[in-house]
Amino acid sequence: MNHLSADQLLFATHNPAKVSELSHLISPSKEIVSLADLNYNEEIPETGNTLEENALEKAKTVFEIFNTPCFSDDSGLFIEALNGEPGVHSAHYSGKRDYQTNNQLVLEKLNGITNRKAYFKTIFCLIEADRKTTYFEGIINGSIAKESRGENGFGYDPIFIPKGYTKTFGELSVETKKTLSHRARATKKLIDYLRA
Ligand code: ITT
Repeated sequence: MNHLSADQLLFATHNPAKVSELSHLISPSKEIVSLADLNYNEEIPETGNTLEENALEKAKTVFEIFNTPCFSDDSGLFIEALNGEPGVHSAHYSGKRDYQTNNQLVLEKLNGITNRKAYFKTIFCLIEADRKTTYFEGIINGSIAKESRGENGFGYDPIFIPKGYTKTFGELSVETKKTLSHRARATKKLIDYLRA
């Protein structure tokens, strides 16, 4: 059932931190409606081997359920010295969907390794009313800290230092992350597309 008006756009995510990071960037051109706003709590499958495959799977699942234009985000942390891990497996890297355990595993794997280079990447998948499907990418380069620092953000934020900064995303203000992040960069591309 289509519950949304033309100036609303459904964001196919269960992660409230993602919603808050980009809602203000997209408004006022669109109002973001989340799955939580629609009281939809079912898990959405993510069975792909790439961010693109997972983003498409999430957007398609939600499009089929609500029959309304929507976009999804699949993102991950890619660490050079770990051959791109955790990458597409970022959410469950340690086997558990637990941010602290996953961060600890990354720090253990990088113990004694001087190359700390990493980047966050996000892929948005937008499905429009005519089912046209478009992808938007956002990347931010940085490095992995020696230890977990800060309480802001979510996921790997306490161990990720964006390039040009000394603080982690966990220590930087939420406002700073909102302007800098991989998700902010993909959001800008989505906004330009929606405005064109
Ligand atoms: P949805 O699938 O419901 O959108 P999710 O949290 O499961 O939410 P992903 O499938 O995209 O999100 O999983 C990516 C994981 O990568 C996420 O659980 C975090 O651990 C990490 N991650 C993604 N973006 C991040 C960010 O901006 N800061 C820190 N960690 C991030």
